[in-house]
Amino acid sequence: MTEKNVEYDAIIIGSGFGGLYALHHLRDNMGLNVRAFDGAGGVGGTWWYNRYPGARVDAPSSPFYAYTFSKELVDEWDWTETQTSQASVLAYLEHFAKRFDLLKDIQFETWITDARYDEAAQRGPIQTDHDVTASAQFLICAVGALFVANMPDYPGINDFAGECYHTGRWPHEKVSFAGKRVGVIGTGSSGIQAIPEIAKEAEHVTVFQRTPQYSLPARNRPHSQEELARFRADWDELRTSMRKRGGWPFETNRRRASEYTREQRLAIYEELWEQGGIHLSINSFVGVISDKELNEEVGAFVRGKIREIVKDPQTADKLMPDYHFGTKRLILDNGYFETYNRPNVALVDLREDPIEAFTPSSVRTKNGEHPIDMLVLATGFDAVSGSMLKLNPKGRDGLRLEQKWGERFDNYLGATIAGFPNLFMIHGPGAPGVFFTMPLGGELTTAWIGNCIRHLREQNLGAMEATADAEANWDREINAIAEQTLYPLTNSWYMGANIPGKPRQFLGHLRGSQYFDRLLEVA
Ligand code: NA7
Repeated sequence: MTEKNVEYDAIIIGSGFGGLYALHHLRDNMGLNVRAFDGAGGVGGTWWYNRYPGARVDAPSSPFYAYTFSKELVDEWDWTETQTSQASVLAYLEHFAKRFDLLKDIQFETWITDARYDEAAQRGPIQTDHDVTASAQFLICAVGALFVANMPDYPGINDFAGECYHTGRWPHEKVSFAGKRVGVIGTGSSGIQAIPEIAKEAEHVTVFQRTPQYSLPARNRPHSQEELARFRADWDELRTSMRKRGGWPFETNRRRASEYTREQRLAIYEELWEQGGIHLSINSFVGVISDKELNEEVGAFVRGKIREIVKDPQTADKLMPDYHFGTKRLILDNGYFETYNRPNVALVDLREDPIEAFTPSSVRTKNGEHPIDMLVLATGFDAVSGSMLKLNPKGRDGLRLEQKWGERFDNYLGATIAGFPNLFMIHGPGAPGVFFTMPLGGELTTAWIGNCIRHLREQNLGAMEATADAEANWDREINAIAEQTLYPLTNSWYMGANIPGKPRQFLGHLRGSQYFDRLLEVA
């Protein structure tokens, strides 16, 4: 397609949950002339790319990890399992795009190579890697929190001659593990979801683990029709609860640990473990994520469970997490620890036996050589800030985002950036993002962005941007919240610690409901 200098009211980058809703809202509810671009070949964003075996939503998912605004959509879509699979999420987003007739306004397989701000025109021209240029008054960056793959740079890794896949860039064709010796690096959500599936088929799996993880049993099961009917009947109430309760509709328990004996507390952990999902983390006692002693008690309980499951004591030792429970993204698994009881699975603890180099057919660690036919990199993402920096828009006076964000991801509300007029982010650094239900978070953020745009247009104003002072205050505000918890004490991607050289800064707002109240206040 060749189109030159087409003028839009708004350009949206990305067609995942955030971008699709933004397109629907700005175009259909507000009547704007909108165009969306996506480098991928279809809608879905993260869910288009992350097709590795076992990929599922790592949260209590359906029907809450979904759009909430349309009761008709809720009524017509049947979620089949409690922990939604990648294929189901993608099918749902494809349905959403068709149902709201969004596809005609999205240009796929098109990367934005340049996004600038033209001060005189108060518009943002863009260039693409296709023969298309355009401009818009507003640029909506729905570029995803988990998009830029983190590729390890071990010596010789590029010489490895076998198949090699990153979980976040998984091929669309079926990958066969049959008869193969597979090496997996990384034990975050992606690795922990993929490893049991790979082990079922592969001849041998060697897991290279840098940090042992807390993972809770997902206890995924089919949804009953009665359950779905109940959700539908109570939808308005559930939606209100989600908004009020940090993104999920569940009543969290407000028990105080001090009012129970240790035996009673352990019995409660046991019950919540059996329930599965994230109940152990959100439903045990108040303060698990801020009180070191209580946190350690829950951590020790989970470590005890890992010891019970994993038969070989030496392997179990290597799997013992030693950071504060819940301060890295909590993982829900389907038989992860059990997988280490299989004869075809081995675990290498990189902390005592680090990788030294790759050869064309093996991984060489300090203590030995591991021949492999296939390498799976479950090594995560340059999360949250990475996708904005990949876009690297230019603001006032040509200021590049990578200059502005060299040392800190300064912004206001996780949604706007001083020096970048009329640019909005959905789930930017400091927004609740992954700490809230992302689809609902996207709806609420987009509503706010839409109101900003409406206000500007009604007042006949050309542009808006945050002030540097507002950014500094905002930075203090989100950090003050994080500092009340144990999160900053752990090396996690929440802190930017997984990427060498990345500024260390807490990347999310931990109190989503309060954040969305704050957006209303700011408006
Ligand atoms: P994560 O959670 O960032 O996990 C990546 C894993 O890869 C983690 O175990 C890392 O160890 C490990 N890693 C990263 N780089 C290396 C190198 N160089 N060597 C060895 N091991 C490495 O990414 P996921 O894709 O699993 O999940 C991302 C999010 O997607 C998840 O939180 C959900 O929200 C959905 P580390 O722990 O950093 O020591």
